[in-house]
Amino acid sequence: MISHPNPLRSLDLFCKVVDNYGDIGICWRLARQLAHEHGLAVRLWVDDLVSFRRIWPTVDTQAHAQELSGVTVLHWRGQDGQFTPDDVADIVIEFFGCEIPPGYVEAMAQRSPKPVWFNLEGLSAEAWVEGCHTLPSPHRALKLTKYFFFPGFNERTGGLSFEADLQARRQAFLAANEGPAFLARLGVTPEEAQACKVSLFCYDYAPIPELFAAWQASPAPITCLVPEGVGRAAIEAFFGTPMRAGRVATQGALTVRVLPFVPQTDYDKLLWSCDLNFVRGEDSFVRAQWAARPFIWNIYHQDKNLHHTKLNAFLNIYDPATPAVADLNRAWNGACPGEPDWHAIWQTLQTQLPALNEQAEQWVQKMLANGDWMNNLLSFAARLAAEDWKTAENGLK
Ligand code: TRH
Repeated sequence: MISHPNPLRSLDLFCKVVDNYGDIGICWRLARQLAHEHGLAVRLWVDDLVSFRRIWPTVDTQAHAQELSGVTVLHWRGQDGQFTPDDVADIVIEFFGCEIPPGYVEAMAQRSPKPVWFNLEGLSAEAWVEGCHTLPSPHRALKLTKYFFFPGFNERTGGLSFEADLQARRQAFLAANEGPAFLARLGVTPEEAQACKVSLFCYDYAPIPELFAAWQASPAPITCLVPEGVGRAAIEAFFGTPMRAGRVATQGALTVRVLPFVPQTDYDKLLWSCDLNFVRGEDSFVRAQWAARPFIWNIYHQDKNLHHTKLNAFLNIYDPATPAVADLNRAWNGACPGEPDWHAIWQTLQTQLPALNEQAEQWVQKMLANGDWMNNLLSFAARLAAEDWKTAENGLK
């Protein structure tokens, strides 16, 4: 006798922090959204609370379990064999193929009804993603199937993740002209705020000296806002002085101000407040798109320069990518065929910035039309659960 169809009310999301803040950054965003917008009982299992606290300062790094923003956060460390079917949620998500505890997987197989199981994958504009999105992967030994669910840039993928009220919040922030007060709270002076404002979030291997040299010689002043710790060695070498949060240094047209690392929700406001954003990895890359401002992407390094293929795939589909945008993206990632002319690229791009805003807004509309990644995932999960229910029912007849 089958008790009831899987009602999909609870969700376990497993996150292993490989490095940096993208893994927990994405998972934390998704966990909050799944709890707030879909009313699910969400548990986020994360193995690194210290990285988590950098983007969400109220995290207690000593707590085994804590409630944060409507999500139960569990410190995931060695609970490998301690699970019963009752411990398993209706939906189980592993992020970026992190191996979830073997004992939990066994409990999943014993549970009735079975949970819907997903592996969330990384974002890429490459064509192969469309062929792999929603592919099933049967467990080698247990009666369980996991589904791959890819984010992406068209309707043949899961779409990008966005909160239902994100664009309304951004519009309200802009309409009330909250940018200057927000930047002032971070220490930005009115004079700095009047210049062309650029946020800079990148990897240490980005060619910061070359970019700064072009900015220093820029015809118009530039204020570069950089979170503490980002590119520190290169920035300190450029200015010849220590650069901690609150420090400012100027050379020629370029002023660099080091900001504190802000909570994740404030990072959006920083993106909305700048004329151009340099972003990296995956989560800030997506948020920069939703900010509807021009941006330059520092892509995470992969062996054999595979990240260049990924970068070019994105530039091929990204409508606001004028030749200057594409050139600076390639130069920033060491993906130019020859030695880039930083000064020429920057001067062309700077004149295009106001016009690029409009194209960036159109890109937002295009991406919104694909639907939200988690909304799409939950619709797919509901279909799978209903099919399972039908199969089980037929088996009883
Ligand atoms: O930190 P990242 O380099 O993370 C990367 C990528 O996700 C990459 O794909 C992954 O494979 C690798 O980690 C392991 O960049 P990302 O993805 O932009 O994540 C940064 C997070 O930090 C994002 O959620 C925004 C947040 N953030 C803040 O909350 N405050 C800040 O001041 C800044 C600069 C960022």
